[in-house]
Order: sequence, then C-alpha cells, then structure tokens
Amino acid sequence: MTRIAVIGAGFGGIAVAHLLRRAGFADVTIFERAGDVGGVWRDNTYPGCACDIPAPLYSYSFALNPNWSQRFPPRAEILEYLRGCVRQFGLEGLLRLGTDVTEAAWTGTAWRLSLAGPDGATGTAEFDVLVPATGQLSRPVVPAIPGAGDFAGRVTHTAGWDPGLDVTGLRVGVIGTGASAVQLVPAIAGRAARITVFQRTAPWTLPKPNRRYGRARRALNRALPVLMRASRTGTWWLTVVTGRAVVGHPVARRLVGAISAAQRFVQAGRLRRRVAPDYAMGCKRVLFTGDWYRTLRAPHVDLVTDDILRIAGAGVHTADGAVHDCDLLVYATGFAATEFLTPLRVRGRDGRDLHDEWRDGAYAHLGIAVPGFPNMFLMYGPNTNTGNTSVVYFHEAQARYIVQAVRAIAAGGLLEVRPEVAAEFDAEMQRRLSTSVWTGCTSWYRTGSGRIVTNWPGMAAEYRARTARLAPGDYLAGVTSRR
Ligand code: N01
Repeated sequence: MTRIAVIGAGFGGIAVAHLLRRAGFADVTIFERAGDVGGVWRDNTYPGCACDIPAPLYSYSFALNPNWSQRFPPRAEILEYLRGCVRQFGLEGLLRLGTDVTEAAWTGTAWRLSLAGPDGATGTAEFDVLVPATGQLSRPVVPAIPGAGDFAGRVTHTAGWDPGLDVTGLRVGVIGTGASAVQLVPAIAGRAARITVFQRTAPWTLPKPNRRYGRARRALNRALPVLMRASRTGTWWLTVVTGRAVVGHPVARRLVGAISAAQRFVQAGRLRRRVAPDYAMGCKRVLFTGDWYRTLRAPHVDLVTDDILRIAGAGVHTADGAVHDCDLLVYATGFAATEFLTPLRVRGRDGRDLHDEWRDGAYAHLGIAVPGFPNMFLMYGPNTNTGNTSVVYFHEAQARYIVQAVRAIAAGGLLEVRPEVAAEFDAEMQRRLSTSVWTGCTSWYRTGSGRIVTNWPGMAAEYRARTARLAPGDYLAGVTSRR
C-alpha cells in the first residue's frame, strides 16, 4: 500500500488528502503542527479577519457550502467550513495534530520524517510519497525597526493576535496597509481611543461587494445546489475581469483602474492624494474594502505617511520629527512568503538540501515537482499564487495532478521530474514574469534579489489546463521502474 504523508492541514492539505482518499489511497497521514486544522484561517484571529475573495469561489468545487452567511464571510466561518470538510470527507482519523515535521530525508526508497510530537516526544516515520502543503503565508514578518525591542507598550503581529486582546480605550499604532491592515483597522476603530496608521505605500483598492445571504437564500441553496454552482461560475467570470487587468489586458486594466480611482474619489475625501498609489495596479495585491477610506477619515484616526525612523519608549518616531505614542503596536507587516517550506529541512537524493537548491529562489515544475526530490509533490508551491482569483482553485488543480502522480508511483516506481523539464518551466515562468506588473514594486511576491517566486504569470484556467494531465515524459525514465 502506498504510504503518503501530507504536511499541513489547511486548504491545501485537506484538498489533497481528500482527493487521494477518494482515488482509493487509504494510507494517508496528515501532519499538522498546531492543535487544529485550518491553516491561516486558524492562525489569523485579528478583528475583521475575513475572506476577501467571494466564498462561492473560495471553497472547494467538491464541497460547495449552502450555509455561508455572506459573500465575504468572516474567518470563523471559513475555519468552521474547513473543520466541516474534514468531518464530511472522513479525514479525522488521518490527522496527527500537534505534530511538527522537523526534517524530511529521502533514503533512496522512501521519505523518512523526523517528528516532534505534542508531548515533546520525537520519532521517525517512513512514507513512499511526501506532499508538503505548508502554505505561503504562515511565517509572520516583523521588520527590524531600531528600538522596537524596547517598545514600552504591548506588541502583536496581525497573525499572532490574542483573541482576548481588548483595544477599548487604547491608542493603537498599526504598521502596514496591506490586506490584513485594511480589514483590522475598520474593525477596531469603534473601540480604540486613537489609531495611527503608518502607511509606507498606498494600496490599490476596489469596492467589496459584500452581501448577506438570508435564510431563504440558504434554504434555496440546499434545495437547489445548482444555484451555488451558478453563483460560483458568476464569481469566476468576475475574477477573470480583475485577473485580466492584473496580467495586463489594457481594456480590463483601464476599467478596473477607473473603478478604483472612483472609489478613492468618493470615499477618501481630503485624504485622496495621500492614499493614491504610486505604482501600477496589481503590482501588490489589490484590496477589496468598503470601509478603509472612511475609517482613515475618522477624527480619531491618523494616517501617517512619513517613514518610521525608530521606536523609543511608547513612541514611534517618524521622519517629519513627530512622535506617535501608542499603547498597542500592531505589525500588519505580512509574511515571509518567498521562503517556501522554511523551517522544514528537506534532504533529497544524494543528500541534497532543498533550501540549497532554492538559494537563488524557489522553483518547481508546475509549482509541484523539484528535480532531485523523488516522490515529493508540493501544494501551493513556487509560482502558483494568484493575485486575482481564489488559491483554492489552484489547490484543486495541484491535488488532481498529485493523485495522478501517486497512481504512477503505486503502479511501480519513483517519480522524479527531469531537471531539464523543471529548468525549462522555470525559465518560462521567469521570462513571462519579467514583463509582468509585479516587477514594478517590492512585495511579498519577490525575493530580496527581485525574483518573483510566488506568482503564476497567467490566468488560473491556464494553470488548470497545464496540470490536468501528468505527462510521463516529464519524469525520468528508469527511476519509474524501481520496484
Ligand atoms: O501583508 P502585506 P498582509 N515600515 O505583505 C508594510 C493574504 N491575506 O498581512 O507595501 C512600514 O500585504 C508594507 O508596506 P510596503 C493576502 O494574500 C488574505 O496585509 O512594503 N510599513 C505593507 O503595507 C495578502 O496579500 C486575506 O511599502 C511596512 C504591509 O506592511 C497577504 O495575506 C486577508 C514595513 C504588509 O502588507 C499578506 O497581507 C488578509 C516597515 N518597515 C491577508 N514593513 C483574505 O481575505 C512592511 N510594511 C483572503
């Protein structure tokens, strides 16, 4: 029986484990270092955290949910959806919660995992196939600001928010204006005494067309699942328009740019110029929001656009000489997305270290297979992020591809992608990305050297088509007949 290890029980890990089981592979183990499933939706508990992709598309095509309360549901609902999927797919028995995989080493015939269990116990276990599904946004980044270590107040990163933290009456400083900040700030504005938002780069935004799904709509969904399918398809076509804008289609770009400008014009008032982005739309993630600008205009909210120089005592010092005193400092400063699989140590054939292989930036054939690492297939690997549609769509494409790979392995052998195939794919990615909108600014899509390692350069449908069938010729002959 083919033994399969999946690392991570977020959207990616749950999808691949389910499709593998559905394809008849019973020996699947899902290692999850936390005590619950859910990935980013378990970890991000900051107020306002919600989906910014419409839920009909931000869910599995094979598990449409009739019960969403709204089009952009809050994180608790998404987490509950994922827990429900685990139950519905019967995956509970496969989960090893509280178990950290610290190292994965290819022995020549299998993957040997080093494990650190919930009670501090360590051990090893062997598997024929390894599927890391550790995500791209799991490692928070806190910038090195001089004096930050001695800040006199309380400090948190958005991804480390303590659900018990009460901001009532506090002076809150929020560093960053990405997707997390844009959700957090409006959500706490009603309680905080004062909020200072430190903006280094103004984001591009679009209106968030949220709407509640009432009881009648939910009942209809249950009675007529075709309605959910139609809603998903409609949402898909909407993201095709925004997607085309981001990948450079001139008409779509002008249309979406005009909507964004109109939103700023109507909602930002006197702040209009200070919140105008100075880079091409789509270079950083476009943010969906209905209340960001209105919140920034509130009398007790300050938008600070001068650079942060240092932190001393309870004050954040900025380049204009001002000192902004805060009781709570929130780093809404994002994630180390380009450091795939960190801190997991992965040793492939002949002892090669995956992070050495990736020293110039992560790459993988179709974002899934890395030469020298037989029988290892990545979920949400390099160059498979999308700035404009649902990553869940990509997860499903990867999971289906991995099922085919595991079938080939079960039929007798190893699968190791040809180095020249992976190199050619990587060259194509980098060639296409070199003329993409993402080269025009710094973002979590790029490494320090500027290489874009997270994003897929085209439309999602192209990714789906290219992963639909595993081409045996992409894999080394000979190694496929080990057994
Ligand atoms: O992080 P970010 P995020 N001084 O990296 C600023 C997903 N997500 O957590 O642009 C001052 O986007 C930085 O400024 P700049 C989504 O994919 C999804 O908000 O580098 N500022 C930027 O403004 C998203 O894209 C949902 O100049 C500093 C901010 O911090 C991804 O997560 C919800 C700074 C970081 O923005 C990450 O979003 C939430 C410094 N030293 C998040 N360092 C959904 O709803 C950094 N910044 C699905």
